Amino acid sequence: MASEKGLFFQDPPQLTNTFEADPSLRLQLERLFPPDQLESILPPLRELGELAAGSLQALAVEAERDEPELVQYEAWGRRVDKVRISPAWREIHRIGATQGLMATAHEAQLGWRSRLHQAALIHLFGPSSAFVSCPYAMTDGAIAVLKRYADPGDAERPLRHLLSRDPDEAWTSGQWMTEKEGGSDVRRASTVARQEDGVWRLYGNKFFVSAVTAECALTLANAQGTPDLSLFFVQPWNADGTLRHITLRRLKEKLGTRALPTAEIDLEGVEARLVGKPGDGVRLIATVLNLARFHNTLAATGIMARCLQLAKDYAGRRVAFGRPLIEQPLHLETLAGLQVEYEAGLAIALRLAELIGKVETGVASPLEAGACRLLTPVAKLGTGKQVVRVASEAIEAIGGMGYIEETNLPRLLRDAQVLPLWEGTTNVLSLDALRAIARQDALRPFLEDTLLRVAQATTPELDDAVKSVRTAVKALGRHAESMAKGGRSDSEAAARRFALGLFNTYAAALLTEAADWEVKHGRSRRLAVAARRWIGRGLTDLAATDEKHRAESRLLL
Ligand code: UCC
Repeated sequence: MASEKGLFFQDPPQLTNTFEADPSLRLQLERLFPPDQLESILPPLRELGELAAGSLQALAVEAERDEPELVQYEAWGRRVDKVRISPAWREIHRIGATQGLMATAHEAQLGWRSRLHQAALIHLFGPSSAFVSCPYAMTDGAIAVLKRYADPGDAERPLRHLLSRDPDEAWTSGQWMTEKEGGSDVRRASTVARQEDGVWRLYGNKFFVSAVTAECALTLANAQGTPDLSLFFVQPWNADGTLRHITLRRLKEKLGTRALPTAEIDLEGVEARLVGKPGDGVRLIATVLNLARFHNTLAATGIMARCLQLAKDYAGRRVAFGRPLIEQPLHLETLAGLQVEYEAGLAIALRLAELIGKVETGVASPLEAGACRLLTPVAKLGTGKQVVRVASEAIEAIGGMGYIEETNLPRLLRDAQVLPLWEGTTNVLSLDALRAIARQDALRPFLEDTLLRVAQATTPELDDAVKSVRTAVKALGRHAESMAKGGRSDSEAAARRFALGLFNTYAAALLTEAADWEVKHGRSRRLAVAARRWIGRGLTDLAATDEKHRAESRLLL
């Protein structure tokens, strides 16, 4: 508490090294990495934690203040469609490249755990990145697609740039998927690809280009003579900052992510390279979607961590009714509830990173591969809901000042709100979970993996948690069987609650597993408490959603 000439000034919430301030992340990494690997990743994580609390955060604030601007015409009337970007936003890209946000995962120096290492980096980078984390999410997917499916000759140069740690060389990639007709229903896309003089050229409108300034992009189009969408690689920009056969209609006025130049563009014959087989576009872009959903999950855990850091710090500084907030029973209760939420989301995000790493490096068992397919939408949808709750509560925990821009909490809430909708809304992802169950038989491995997480837990204090997880797994299995027997509408109507049940139960299993490790390694009982409280909220809510139920829903509306 500072005072000047007898006046009272409240100490604001302080941001300190965001890695050091996050014992939950540190503990999970200690559990998941062998000691020698842990030693090698701690210095870069500390460094990024320091940047995220200092110069990177300052750049993010500056990038938000100096929003992107569309310069459509030059002084003499020529249409130029240039995007003026804040130097701060560019500098954040440079830091991202230097920190190896993409290279870490793909160089795989730590084998499959490189994805885990990358996950920790992205988690720390995100909330201080003014959503440069968004182009990185798409870049990660583009790298995976180019490596797997593109002609090696076409892929060599872009991959070199996309994976570069040199800020003068590094690129990011966009993913232009959404059209006016096809937002969630991507197949309705009407962009066409024509072969002209031996090259593919694209014509159409892309309605939501999340980060238009990216140096390259993957996009879908209807190729002549092919019934289904095909995937194409585009380099939209000329060296002078003008677009190649593309008109930029407008930059979008968004609720949040305001430093991120999201655009609507018309493709007017831009040259493109076909990726993979014609007509295979939706299947191939699923790789981008899945990795972007993984990044979305990390964006959510990153924002939750930041909100908690600020709210906890403030609770120690702010005195009301004679005591610091943290000593007030109800405030303590509220923050502890948010911490439980975060522990659950973080455990899920890191497990997803493990599974993706194993699948990518070819060491995943069939069970792990199946669990990974279903966990991807489940992790994204669950954390997407959590982060909005946590960001909103963090503002409330600080009160009126939390609602003031200078605390940065309003930005975190605005940005959080994109996470339940970007790359698939909660409902679309719940339906994707059903798709993974029906087409890839992903429920059995997912539930088996849930049981495996708690199989070694022998700490007596965790007995009830283990029982609760097993009971929930049975309930989810039974519900899936009844869904399979019922009509499609019944299972679709129940899909969100079912997917959230999978999220809650898997998180409970992971918290129990980590709590057992924590106790056995003589640390503390923090995660045992977190597991008990998480489970205490209830893991599943699987009420029937038959025709009678839907008739009642219609009546309500
Ligand atoms: O537009 C957006 C909002 C912009 C807001 C911007 C704000 C600023 C940015 C902030 C930055 C953070 S976001 C985009 C929203 N749209 C989506 O996310 C698309 C959602 N739709 C889906 O996910 C759909 O499920 C589709 C498009 C992937 C597929 O739907 P379909 O047409 O029903 O296709 P199918 O037949 O179900 O799937 C085709 C194939 C199948 O493989 P095969 O043929 O071998 O059986 C599927 O199994 O693709 C496979 N597949 C997948 N495989 C489909 N999804 C997946 C998957 N997730 N993983 C693996």
